[in-house]
Amino acid sequence: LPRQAHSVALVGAPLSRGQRLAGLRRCQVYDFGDLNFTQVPNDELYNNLILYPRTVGLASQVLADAVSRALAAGHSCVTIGGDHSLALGSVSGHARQCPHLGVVWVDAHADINTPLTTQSGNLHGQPLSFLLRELQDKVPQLPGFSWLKPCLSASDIVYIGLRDVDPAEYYILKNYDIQYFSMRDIDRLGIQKVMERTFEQLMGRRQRPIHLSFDIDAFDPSLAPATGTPVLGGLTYREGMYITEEIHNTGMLSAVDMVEVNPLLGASQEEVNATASLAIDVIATCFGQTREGAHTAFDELPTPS
Ligand code: Z70
Ligand code: MN
Ligand code: MN
Ligand code: MN
Repeated sequence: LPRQAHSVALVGAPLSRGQRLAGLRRCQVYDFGDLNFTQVPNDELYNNLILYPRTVGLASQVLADAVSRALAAGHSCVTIGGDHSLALGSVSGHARQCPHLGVVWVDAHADINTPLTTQSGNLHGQPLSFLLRELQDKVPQLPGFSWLKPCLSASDIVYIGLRDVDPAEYYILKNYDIQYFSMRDIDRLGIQKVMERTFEQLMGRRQRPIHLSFDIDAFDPSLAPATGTPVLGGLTYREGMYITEEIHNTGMLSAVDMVEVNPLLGASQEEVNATASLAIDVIATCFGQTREGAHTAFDELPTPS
């Protein structure tokens, strides 16, 4: 059974065409390993609305191959975005190696509009509609997307942090019985119960590899200002760390996306740095950094002579 490996592959995925603002790149972790995404020439709007379908489709296909290869080599895989449309690729590539994966989607947004319900035309608001088997009769074939096969069922997804859900997205969550914990649910239940119920949903019957898709805008904008769609009333730092500590503690984390960190959107260098180091804490905690310090080895207290 694939599970959290003891090595981590980092894939830089500087995809920014799933939304309309320039500047989404990976956060500063390594200066190598970015995939080479190309802008497809003459990438016309689909349906007079949807931006860059061929560019996003091709980049996601390239990313799917990279994630699949990293996992096949025995690593856990961290994809550093980039906007959230890249989950089309990372989840697809993960599912190629782990067909029974479960997804924890931490986000202010549900990102499950179909190409026919989107109001923005941005593909980063739509990736889950392409990935969900139950929705396929509602999703048209987009240019650049013919490689993509839906690999998730509605019961394979749990959302945490929702607070800006479009009407059609709410309809989908309710009608397809998708488990979600909105910010209101976190207020009511507390983050501990939310995580218990998350794992009950995903792993109640059997252990399975976890894909954590973490949109930095899940955090409150006071903590993560450098992002394209900040929404008031988000996760606290402590809630974010608790989520990732618990995911680490399952021992089943297999792939992580860190998306929507946009250095061009901070009002100052301090805001950019704060957002980036928050993203780094999320990733580090996923792989065992603890607030209690137990991740650093210390064997013996010095004795006075
Ligand atoms: C809206 C849409 C979205 C992120 C914005 C917003 C989606 N529901 N996702 N920012 N990360 O455009 O479909
Ligand atoms: Mn998102
Ligand atoms: Mn979001
Ligand atoms: Mn470990």
